[in-house]
Formats: sequence, structure tokens, C-alpha cells
Amino acid sequence: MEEKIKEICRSFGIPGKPVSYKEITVGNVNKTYKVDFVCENGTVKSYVVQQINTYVFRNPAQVMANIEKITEHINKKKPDGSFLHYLHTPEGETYIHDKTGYWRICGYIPSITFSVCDDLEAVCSAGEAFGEFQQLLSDFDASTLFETIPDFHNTVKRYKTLEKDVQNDPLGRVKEVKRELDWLFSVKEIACKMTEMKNAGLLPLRVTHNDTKINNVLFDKETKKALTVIDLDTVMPGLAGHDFGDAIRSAANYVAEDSKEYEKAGVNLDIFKAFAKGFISKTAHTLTENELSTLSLGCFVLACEQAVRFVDDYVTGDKYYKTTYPEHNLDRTRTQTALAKDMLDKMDAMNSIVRYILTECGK
Ligand code: GN1
Ligand code: MG
Repeated sequence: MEEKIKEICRSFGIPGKPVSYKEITVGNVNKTYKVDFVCENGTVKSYVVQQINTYVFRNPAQVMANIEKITEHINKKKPDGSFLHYLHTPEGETYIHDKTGYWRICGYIPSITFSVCDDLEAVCSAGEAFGEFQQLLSDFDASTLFETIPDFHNTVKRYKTLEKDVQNDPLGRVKEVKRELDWLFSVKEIACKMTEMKNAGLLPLRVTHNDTKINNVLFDKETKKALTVIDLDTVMPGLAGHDFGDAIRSAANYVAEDSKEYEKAGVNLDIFKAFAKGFISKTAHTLTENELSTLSLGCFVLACEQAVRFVDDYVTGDKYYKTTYPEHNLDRTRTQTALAKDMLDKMDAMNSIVRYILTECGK
């Protein structure tokens, strides 16, 4: 692998000499490496080299075309270099395609990430970062974006796929997840409510991030302030409440997404409040009443949708998400289902917090 990574770096014409590399294991889809280069003047500069997962992203050229447009748009508005910069090859391409797959490189931003986080200020700052991201793209022409994964947050379709895969039960695993499946199907109607509202024109399509996990935010190591959001692979037209919900289901869970202690999973309302405060402070005056009143529902919806995706991957043989042991998707399913259950119990409390924050924002 080391030779391959060096070769990719050479193709992008990175100056200097590569001195070390290591895999960044955060992230469930692409393969990511940090590579350090020593420049001629002796300084060290680092880059992030990524191999795009072509099982998940069937058309990487379209993914990169989207990313090129989005980064250009945001870097124009934030010329301080705080946002992502993808390298171009001497031929002007943002990716290399060879028999090993699709590769891309962006500058490394010194930072830390969290998979769970109990620092309320850091979480509030992450909320601001995702809120600001939506704002920065609010004047972006969504029709110029490819739909890199069609129906990505179409919860109705996610349920339909699961129903079919459960019926086929190709590996005989359905019996292991019977309890989780029964519960997920029992809440299907409410879990699908936002997709139905979107289809009925009650929720507007915006340009959204669509993968707002807390580990897709880079934080300053010292101040714990959010530096930038990363992972632009799924930036597409979507619902504001889905971005909010996806962030809460990852940031506010008491335990990590793949914890084996699923009975401890649940939504920490202090974290919920901190993230909501940051996110709403940036978006309160642009989101519609329907969008604001479905933010808490979005958390439940995304937790259910995620549980549906994890259990589906388990039932069909772990082809989508990276797994490091055989029951990895089973643990993810149980933890995510337990989180969704707790969110349903706390829906009124979450709604009250949102209303309180909106009043504070003068809404
Ligand atoms: C994947 O790659 P990563 O870890 O940011 C997935 C998300 C899921 C997440 C669950 C393109 O995100 O949708 O919410 O795993 N990304 C894609 O951990 O499917
Ligand atoms: Mg991702």
C-alpha cells in the first residue's frame, strides 16, 4: 500500500519527499490515509489521500464534480483557507482513476475529531458549523449537483429495501434481529413522516450535507472550536431536518454508534440542547415553520433510518459498511434501535428545547 500511496502522490505532483503515512480509521466507507511530506526548506506538510469506495459511490467522477463545485463556492466565501482544498493533477483532474480504483487528495487540516463528545461548547460549535454550512450553500444552484446516491435519505425506500431483504433472508440472519426488526416496522409510519412531507411539498429541498456525523467535524485541539465540516461526498439536495437529526443521532448518543452496551444508548438532552443552540442560531431565520417544527422528529427519523440501514447490511452480508468483526453491524443495529426508542420517549422534551431556543433567537 505504501508504494501505491506514494505513486498517487506523485501523480498529483506533490512537491517534496513523502516521509511517513498512516491510515485514518474514522469513517465507515472510504479508505483514508494521512501522508507527511518534507518540503525542500525542511518543513513538513501533510495531505489526506483517499480511495473512494466504489461499492457505495457508483459514479466517483460525479462525486468529485460535485465536490469541485461546492469547495469552489465555499472557498470563495471563506478565503481564509479554513475550508477543504482538493488537489488537482497537472492535467487539472481532481481524481486519479486506475485499475486499483479512484483516488483523491486534499490538504490536511491539523485537528482532532470526536466519535462521541460530552464537551457542550464543542458540540454547540459543531452545530454552528453545520448550520453555517447550509447557509453558505443556500445560494448554490442545486440543479448543478449530481444525485451521487439516489434516494439517500428516502426513508420509505429504505424500509421497502429492508422488507424485501428480510423476506429473502439470504444468510439466515433474520432470526438474530427479530426483536429489532419488529420494533422498527412498528414505528414505520412515523419514521417515514418526513419523506412523506417532502413528497407532499410540505418541506423544501435545500442543498444539505447529508452525513452530519460529529466525526465529520474537525475541531481545534486546544480551543475545541469547530474548524470545518468535512466529507462532502453526499452533499446533495436534501432536508434541513435530516442534517440536524443525523448530527444528533451521532453526537448526542450516550454511547458510540457501534457500542456493545446498547442498553445504555439514548439521547443526552444536554448535548441535544447544545447542538440545537448552535445549529438554530445560524438557521432560525431561514428555515420555514414546518422545518423548525420537525427538527426533533428528524432525530428520530434518522436514528430509525440508520438502524434500518445497519440491519439491512447485516441481513445481506455486510457489503456496505466497513466492519472489523462479524457482529459489527449487529451491534450497530441494536445500539441505533435503542437510541431511536429513547428518542421517541423524549420527543416532547426535545420539542420544548427547540421552542425555547427559538424564543431566545427572537422567533
Ligand atoms: C457512513 O463514511 P461515514 O462514516 O462518514 C455513511 C453514512 C452513515 C454512517 C454511519 C455515504 O458515513 O450515511 O450515516 O456511515 N455514508 C454513506 O456511521 O453511506
Ligand atoms: Mg461519509
